[in-house]
Amino acid sequence: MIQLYSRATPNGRKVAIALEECGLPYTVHPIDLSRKEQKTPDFLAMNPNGRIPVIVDDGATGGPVTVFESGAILVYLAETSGRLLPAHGVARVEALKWLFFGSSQVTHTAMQVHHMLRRKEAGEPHENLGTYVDELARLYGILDQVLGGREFLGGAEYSIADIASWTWVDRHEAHGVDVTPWPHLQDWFDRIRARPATQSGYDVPPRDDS
Ligand SMILES: N[C@@H](CCC(=O)N[C@@H](CS)C(=O)NCC(=O)O)C(=O)O
Repeated sequence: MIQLYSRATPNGRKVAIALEECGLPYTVHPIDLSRKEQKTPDFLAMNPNGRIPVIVDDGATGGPVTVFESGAILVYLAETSGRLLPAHGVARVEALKWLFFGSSQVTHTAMQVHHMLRRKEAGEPHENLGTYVDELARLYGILDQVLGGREFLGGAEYSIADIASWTWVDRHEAHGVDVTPWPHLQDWFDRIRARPATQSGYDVPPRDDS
């Protein structure tokens, strides 16, 4: 059984949505970030970076396996289930390429915007906020460009590459990025939002704020 230590944030949702897509059984352990549960010694023993999400697969062959970093977890779940990542060839390379783009460029640019907006809300506007919003918009333009020629980021099949970017694109309104110039991105976003696994994984674990 997979133990999921998480919160329903964009990075946490990636893993819950992938678990639902893959049909892997899991137990959820909610982590309250406001109470710094991600910085406790027990949590740091699983992820020295002190951030969610983390999984522990206590049924893995050869003993329990602990994985942190949402992108690495997505690869682990895909390989464990044989779903959401082509096994070999160009299709696998394409999916991995866009997985890394989502896990690095999109995720970390969106996280900067998120943190700068929170500082602005707290009365400490950051001089680089506009630059990061522009950069995030540029990245969404790139996603739109690739989605103009294929149904999903990795190609014809839905994959972990899509999940890695989708949960951040989901925050575009809050981040002040207007997606109306990008019809392919909007269509892709809506199709993934409608998937049953996206809906069942979205609020895992349930939270009472936004
Ligand atoms: N690169 C990491 C980022 C993880 C991350 O930043 N998680 C956030 C929630 S979305 C977190 O745990 N924040 C709490 C903190 O920084 O203490 C990943 O992709 O897993």
